Amino acid sequence: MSSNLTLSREDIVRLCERVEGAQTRACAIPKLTNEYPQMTIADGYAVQNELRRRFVAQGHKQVGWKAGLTSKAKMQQMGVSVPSIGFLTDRMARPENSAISTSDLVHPRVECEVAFVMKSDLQGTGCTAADVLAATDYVLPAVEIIDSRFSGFKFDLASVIADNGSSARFVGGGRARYAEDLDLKTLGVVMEKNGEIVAMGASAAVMGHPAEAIAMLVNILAEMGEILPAGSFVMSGGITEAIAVKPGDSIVARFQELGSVSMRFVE
Ligand code: OOG
Ligand code: MG
Repeated sequence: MSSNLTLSREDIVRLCERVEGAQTRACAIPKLTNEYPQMTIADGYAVQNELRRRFVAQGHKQVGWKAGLTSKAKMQQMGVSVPSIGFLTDRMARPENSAISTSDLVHPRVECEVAFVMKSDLQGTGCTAADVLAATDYVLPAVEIIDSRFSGFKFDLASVIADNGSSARFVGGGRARYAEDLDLKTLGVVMEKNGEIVAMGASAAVMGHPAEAIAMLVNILAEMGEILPAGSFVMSGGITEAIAVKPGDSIVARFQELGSVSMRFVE
């Protein structure tokens, strides 16, 4: 990853401070490539890693990782054709059925994802979906609340990676199941907003099988010199396009075999 760095250390810190400010103040900023058009994917991860380092130094606990832009629906919606990863912390987690505040978010959207909890460490490169399944303790349904800090929810790959893949909040819930008891390829999911169906899909939409997305994530981590530790909570990416939410909205994501995950949004 470091081979394609174009940003200086000063620029990485400067962009990280800009992203961190937008995240903590919930204000939109122009995408970073407006000022740094040459920014690469490696530059994006350098900014994201600096953000992760700062959050951890401030006492946030990393609980896992997320894969993003892993389905066609998501890629088409965002106009980006390469998957990415981001980190998840304890501060982003929200309880199932809870009221989630939107006053500290810019323009939140929700998406249904299959989440994995790992029972053993995984190390790339060359990690496969079979390796992922062998290292998985259980899977559970999740809803990710993404919130791009970029104006109009518009970005390119380098910018969104620097913004930690739009990570904002997440809710795990439903029924935890052993992966071997399910056909993870064909799980159906229906997203309801205020009682109406707004999106539906099947888990195969995520790279053919959600475990493929986790393998991809492990291989990206390897390029950054990191492993996926046992105990990690890992989201495999939105199955359908993301749906905008505002105060007053209630969301139910119904997953075949895995139960449902609900939440509502407040001011
Ligand atoms: C980037 C984050 C993508 C997913 O599940 O595909 C993501 C975005 O769409 O803002 O979390
Ligand atoms: Mg997501």
